[in-house]
Amino acid sequence: MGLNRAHIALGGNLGDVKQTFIQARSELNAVGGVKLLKSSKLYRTRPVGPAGQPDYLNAVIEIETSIKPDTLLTLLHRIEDAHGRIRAEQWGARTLDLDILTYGDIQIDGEALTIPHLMISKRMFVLCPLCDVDSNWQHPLLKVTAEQMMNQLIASGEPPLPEGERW
Ligand code: A4P
Ligand code: MG
Repeated sequence: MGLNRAHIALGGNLGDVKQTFIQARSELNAVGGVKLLKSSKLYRTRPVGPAGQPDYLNAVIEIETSIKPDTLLTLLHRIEDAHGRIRAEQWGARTLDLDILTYGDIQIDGEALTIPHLMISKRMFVLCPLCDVDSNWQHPLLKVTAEQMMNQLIASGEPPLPEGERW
């Protein structure tokens, strides 16, 4: 299906998350058919969901890939599993979560895969790093850019994230 640009969100709040992210990024880049183009900064964020979990680290990477979306998801699950991901409670604590945010201009609304990711427009911990790598990315359904979505979220009272770090 040719080469497509895609954005992958990284999240985690158990273990040495920064080290896990660095490894996951290079594991992904080492796969044939995947090339890393850009990395956002790394942000420390308050947990959304069940209370009493540690703060998260969040980031977004931009890749160029010839791997089709469902195969890419399987690959991401394999990398999550290799880093000790245990699927327990939804939105609960985890070592590594890898979500496909965007994939070219593709729209998928399936059982196992929704692209663009449903929560993009509502989550500062996704929008802020997405803006680092591609603030002009436009949502194919909503027709608004990542930057516009982030500004809407800020206007609705959501505080912006504190400055991130390079990784
Ligand atoms: N799935 C559907 N579409 C996608 C997609 N575009 N990318 C399906 C990846 N997966 C997708 O995901 C559940 C199912 O979603 C998968 O089987 C896949 O087929 P999962 O990773 O197994 O479970 P999950 O991560 O608990 O669910 P989900 O919905 O991915 O959770 P979220 O929305 O990622 O929430 N707070 C902060 N500050 N930072 C965070 O990163 N993350 C969560 C997890 C909660 N609170 C957080 C953070
Ligand atoms: Mg997930």
